[in-house]
Amino acid sequence: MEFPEVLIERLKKAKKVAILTGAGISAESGVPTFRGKEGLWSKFRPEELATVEAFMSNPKLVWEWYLHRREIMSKVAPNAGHYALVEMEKFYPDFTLITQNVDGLHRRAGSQKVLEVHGNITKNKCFECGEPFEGEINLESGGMPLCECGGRVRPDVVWFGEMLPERALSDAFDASSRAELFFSIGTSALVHPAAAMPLTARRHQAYLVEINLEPTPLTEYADFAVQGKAGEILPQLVEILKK
Ligand code: BJW
Ligand code: ZN
Repeated sequence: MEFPEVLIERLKKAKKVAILTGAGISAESGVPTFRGKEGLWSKFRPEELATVEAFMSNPKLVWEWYLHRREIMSKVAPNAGHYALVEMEKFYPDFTLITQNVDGLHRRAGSQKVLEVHGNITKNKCFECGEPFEGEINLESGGMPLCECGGRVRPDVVWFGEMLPERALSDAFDASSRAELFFSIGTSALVHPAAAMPLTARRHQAYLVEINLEPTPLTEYADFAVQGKAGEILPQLVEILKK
């Protein structure tokens, strides 16, 4: 892969780097993306399942989707893309990895500074009072899980129409604003406010790189857009850093 000289120079000289990842970086680990065409659940759009309305009208369907995904995520491992970002972190004094993924694979790979702006699928909380729920979830034997307050238990993730965790969100925008180099990796760049982060970086003069299998609404704003697999491109960038 040929990278532009400007990118190589930024890669080597930058002190402040921010990364935004989406489902595409975990695809090579075997985690299905949201807007892909394969799989049992692909007939549902995330806008039909990942919402408060869906949970209120059909909590069983929403729970089944999450339990199915939890099962997949418990069996997968980080891939070369996740590990390359662990390596990259070591080269920069100011490095922030912002992820929309709830699979926890960046932390499992060893990334230190990770902002999970859409939550984490392994955790549960009460739909009413927001308290964490530590118990088992078993729809067959236990029915719909309930909190001590009587409220329904839900996965601790961010659904459409909900606010993102305040601290993670403001840290993510701060990191985007000060970055000299920003990577948008494996995200369709459709879901806000995360989709605004690369553009915020760009507005503050960051060099913006996109890594994705296909073009996205962000592509035309990128200084450099690579069409390819994150797990193949990212290790090549790490090689450049090591030279
Ligand atoms: C590869 C690859 C490989 C594959 N290598 N690449 C401003 C404008 C317009 C709308 C809004 C706006 N502000 C807010 C909204 C509303 C809404 C929104 O954005 N709607 C849009 C769809 C239009 N946003 C919200 O509601 C957000 N909340 C909010 O803004 O609060 C303020 C507010 C409150 C009340 C009212 C109004 C505003 C919350 C959004 C929460 C999103 N939640 C989900 C579910 C999380 C939990 C879970 O996992 O179940 O987050 S939805 C789903 O989409 C998930 C993802 O994180 C997110 C993004 O998807 P992602 O990661 O990009 O995946 P894909 O599948 O779309 O793309 C994968 C990409 O990878 C593809 O491009 C492939 O090509 C690529 N790829 N293999 C490289 N190997
Ligand atoms: Zn409760």
